[in-house]
Amino acid sequence: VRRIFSGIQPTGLVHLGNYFGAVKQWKTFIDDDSRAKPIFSIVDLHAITLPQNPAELRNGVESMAASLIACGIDPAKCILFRQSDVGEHTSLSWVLGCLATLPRLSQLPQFKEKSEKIRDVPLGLYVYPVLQSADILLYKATDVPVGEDNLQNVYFAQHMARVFNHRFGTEFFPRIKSIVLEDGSARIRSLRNPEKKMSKSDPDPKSRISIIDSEDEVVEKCRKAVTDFTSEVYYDLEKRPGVSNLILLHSLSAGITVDEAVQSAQGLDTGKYKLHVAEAVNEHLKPIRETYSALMNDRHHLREVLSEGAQNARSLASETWQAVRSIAGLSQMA
Ligand code: AQP
Repeated sequence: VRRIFSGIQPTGLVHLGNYFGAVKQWKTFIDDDSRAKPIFSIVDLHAITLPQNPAELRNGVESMAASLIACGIDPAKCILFRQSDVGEHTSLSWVLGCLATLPRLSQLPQFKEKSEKIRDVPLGLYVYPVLQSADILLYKATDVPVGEDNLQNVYFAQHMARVFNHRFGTEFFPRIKSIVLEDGSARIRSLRNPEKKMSKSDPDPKSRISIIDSEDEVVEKCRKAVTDFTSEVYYDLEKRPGVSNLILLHSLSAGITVDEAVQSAQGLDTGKYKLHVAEAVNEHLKPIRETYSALMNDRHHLREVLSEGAQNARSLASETWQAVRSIAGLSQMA
């Protein structure tokens, strides 16, 4: 059976990059019965690779669960859980860490980018991709939908599956396939610096639109989005990344093609077009905002959802972990 696994860090609110690049795609798998139940994890162990305030982290997990459900990730149709609730993630991560090599890990671009900004680099940041491999392999996942920034980590997980199988002469872990959208949504850009991806960790909140930003905030952020000195609206991702990012957000929000979005901008300069984009984004986010606030007012329900998700994840994870122990000689002969 094919199985989807993906994760998201509870380090801030879901932004349009996460939403169009990952979460909206997750929703399509939820309604597809041809695979096993998809598994989506709120990866708090990944979040602590950089310092987090414990109360904010705890709240962030519940807020992320509410956001995902509001985006259509129905917990009845998938396994939605907090990573740290399932101890096997760290257990498997250790075994894989013993098979991973330093040179291979140090090549990964995310580590390079993040560690450049820190003086005392935590070991956890270095082994982040090992933990992500464990997340995927623990459920013997075959399909991993991610944004472009995360693709190298999925390749690394593919590599870890091969190394494990080869070392122990087994076909235990299946082949992993990444799923990356080809329509541009795999890399939504920052509104303040279109050379960079939109990101939760960008210190400038105007660089991203969160799915629960108010209507006024969306208008303000679109108005302030960095474009260029050409007033005409047309799509050219390479030469005009700022305007093209706005066209993309418009087309994704309104459910129209990029060409249709450009057509609708005829006669508008980029300044006026920004308001048009804000309108489409607001329209799209309206029901999500409403569901999110209703869910956040019922924490008891959110906790129950997470605890049920953890139970379901644990039963799959422990089966894999027991098998890995046996394969690697970490348990008595069965
Ligand atoms: N800009 C983006 N466009 C498309 N997809 C994106 N993703 C992230 N940014 C974009 C995808 O969203 C999923 C969750 O990723 P994450 O939790 O790591 O989100 P983030 O915004 O990337 O968070 P941070 O805090 O800024 O983390 P780093 O710096 O690690 O990326 C993933 O599938 C991701 O690809």
